[in-house]
Amino acid sequence: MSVIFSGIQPSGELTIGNYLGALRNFLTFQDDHECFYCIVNQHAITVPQDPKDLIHNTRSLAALYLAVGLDPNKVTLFVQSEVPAHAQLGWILTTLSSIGELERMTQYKDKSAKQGETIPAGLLTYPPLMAADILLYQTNYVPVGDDQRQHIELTRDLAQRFNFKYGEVFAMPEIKTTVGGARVMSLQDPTKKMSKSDDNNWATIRLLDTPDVVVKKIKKAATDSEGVVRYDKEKQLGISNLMGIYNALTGDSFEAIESMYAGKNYGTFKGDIADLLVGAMTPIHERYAELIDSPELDTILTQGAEKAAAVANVTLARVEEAMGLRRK
Ligand code: ATP
Ligand code: LTN
Repeated sequence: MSVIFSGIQPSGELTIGNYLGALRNFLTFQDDHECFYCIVNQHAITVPQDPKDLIHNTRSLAALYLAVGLDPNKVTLFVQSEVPAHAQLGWILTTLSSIGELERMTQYKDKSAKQGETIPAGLLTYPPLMAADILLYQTNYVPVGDDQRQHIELTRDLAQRFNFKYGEVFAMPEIKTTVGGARVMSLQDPTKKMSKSDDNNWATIRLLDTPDVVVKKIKKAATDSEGVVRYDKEKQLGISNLMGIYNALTGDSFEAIESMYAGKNYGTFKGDIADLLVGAMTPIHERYAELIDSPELDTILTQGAEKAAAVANVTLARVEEAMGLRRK
């Protein structure tokens, strides 16, 4: 069975972008792949985090993974910091990386530009830690958004470098981008992607937003003065983004959506999208409410970390042995 690994940072409350672009896609692998899904809290601390928010977001993300339908009997769900092999291999891969190649990462450039005078070193050394996450499990496929392609390329370079120098230890992972996955844009500025760490609350729909908040946010979403529901990424970015959400939720093509809403105003279209979203989110909310304060959630994460560590430690031992870091 091929191995799948993916991770999401507990850096804020998940948005419908994370759901439609990543989380929902994770479900499709659980029946016929060996899946490891990780809450990458050590990646989240590469920018400052409030400890109370971090622990809350970690738990909440775990509950959401399960609430959308991941089955803990089929997948291994765990928190990164509970499996020390990640940080251990992360350090080793940092020593195999060059500053030049890390400085070329666009996520580093974007995130460091937002940090002002002092740039946390962890933003630069983020990719070797991500490579460690993936390589510890002999991963074949990594389902992530296209924004992560460069990091997966670097992971492959590091794996190759190690295997060449010290002998074949790592499998070569491949990116698996979401098929038909929506890249959901900000509701206020549709030139930017919807992001869970966006400070403008109107820009994002959180997976846990209540129905009336969803309705208000969709009503306020940026549109244009054309007055026609049409897929046009030049002139009608806002409407095209809403059509993307509609398509992701129903599977209806853009042509079908255009003819359904011919002669109808934006208000009607927006009302329907809000209904669709609420319909998709309500069962998630119900399951989430059962899980969030339950001891079952802790048991799942504790067992997940044990299962993950058992696999990760085998790879780590082979790496340390090959490099001369183990006496026997
Ligand atoms: P942050 O704001 O902290 O950078 P983020 O919301 O951009 O976070 P990540 O934790 O970096 O999310 O990504 C988790 C997963 O969600 C990744 O696979 C990423 O490709 C996907 N993703 C994030 N935002 C979107 C979006 N707007 N549309 C589709 N997929 C997305
Ligand atoms: N860098 C990713 C999160 C991430 C990840 C991983 C994804 C950390 N480690 C390993 C897949 C596999 C992001 O910012 N979306």
